[in-house]
Amino acid sequence: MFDKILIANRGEIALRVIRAAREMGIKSVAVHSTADADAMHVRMADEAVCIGPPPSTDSYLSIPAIISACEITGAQAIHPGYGFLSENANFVQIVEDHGITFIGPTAEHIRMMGDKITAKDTMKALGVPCVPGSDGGVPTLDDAKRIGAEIGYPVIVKATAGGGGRGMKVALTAAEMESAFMTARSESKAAFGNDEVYIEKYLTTPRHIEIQVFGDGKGRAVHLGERDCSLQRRHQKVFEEAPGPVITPEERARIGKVCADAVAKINYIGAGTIEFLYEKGEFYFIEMNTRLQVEHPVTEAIFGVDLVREQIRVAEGLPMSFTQEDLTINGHAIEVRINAEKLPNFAPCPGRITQYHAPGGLGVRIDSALYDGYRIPPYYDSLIGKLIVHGRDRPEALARLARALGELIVDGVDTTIPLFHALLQEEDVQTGNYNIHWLEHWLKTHLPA
Ligand code: MV4
Repeated sequence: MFDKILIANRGEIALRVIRAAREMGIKSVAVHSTADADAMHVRMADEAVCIGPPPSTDSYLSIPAIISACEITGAQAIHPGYGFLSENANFVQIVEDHGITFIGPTAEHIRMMGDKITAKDTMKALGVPCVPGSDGGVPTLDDAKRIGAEIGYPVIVKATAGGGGRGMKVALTAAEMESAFMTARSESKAAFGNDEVYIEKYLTTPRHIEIQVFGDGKGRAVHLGERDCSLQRRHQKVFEEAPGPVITPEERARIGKVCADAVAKINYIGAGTIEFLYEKGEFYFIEMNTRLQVEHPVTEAIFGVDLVREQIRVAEGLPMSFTQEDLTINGHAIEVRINAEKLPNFAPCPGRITQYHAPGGLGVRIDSALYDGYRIPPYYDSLIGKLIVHGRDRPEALARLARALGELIVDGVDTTIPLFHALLQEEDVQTGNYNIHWLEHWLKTHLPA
């Protein structure tokens, strides 16, 4: 059993991991940049180590600094949170080479899912439904044109090394293929140092539905249903909910079992998310994320489980504390991301928090590292908190969200809070009638820049 773990992250997710560790009787080590000396994760952890100057490349992304912090403090394991080094296979390899346990998947699984063609080939072979498209990489423009004609337009050209929307170009017709292919290739080369691309049928109005999976690394795995994360802006999620408002129990059971069986088959360990586009009653695999996600609390709320506790358990070699049969959905949960950003352009808005008041009461959870007087540094992500509400059904969760947002006070910086007050007035939000384009369209018509 671990008696001390290091959290290679900051902000709300660092607190999330410290809390789980403390409940398990495990001591926590925070790491921080000089810009975060006064951060809440530093205060809340049992110990803290400064790992470098403000830029993340020199601190939260510095592998030698993090390994050294582990050795100095005697931490036996590292939890990476999300972002930063959480999906860096080389980091995992180095951690393990130092005799430290990485709380997460193996380097091999991270590498497999980081290469989007390998991920898709693997999932397809495991029986997971995928978007029709090229089998593998598309080396030349002639190949791209041939494949475009075969699968039919519109198509989307995606970077093999991409993910999260980077290095993607849509070709609505054959005439647009040359430009889409060339641009996707050069942008991929510039962003990832790899110009390999693949092609898929472009789905025009899907929802983003992701399945939470969890494996013990020994051939057992479960699913914890889906989250609908369709409300996004520039590939940044802003509002997430579970269960998905249009997914039936039969669909959930079917796609959930396909996903759980797939990750069981590859001996996946820990938390994972299998992303799908969902259109006209069909699921199409797009990517797998090999980390704990920002929006994991909505799944925790409806299933009543602690996913971080389970990550630590399986990393220790213990079994998961539940089976598929134990997992039943209770009610509905919604998360909204509170970002320090100025509307309508979502420009980052760092600065000093002059007043902070967190809402409370039944069915309300706040994951945030804010406190009165806290200075949000300008160097990192603008997420400053997550408000998660849980109700017996979706209308109750929506009413609770409106109520909790009304209690929440974050003064001193601009935030996305007013956006959520406005969204809750929308009939499409109230009924769950949205797809991946709904929010961008709404912003254009309701918050003109
Ligand atoms: C797609 C697609 C339509 N058809 N693939 C964007 C991020 C990356 N994870 C995959 N993405 C998309 N892939 C096919 N074949 C549309 C998107 C997409 C999107 C997906 C999920 C959530 C928001 C999105 C916004 C624009 C485009």
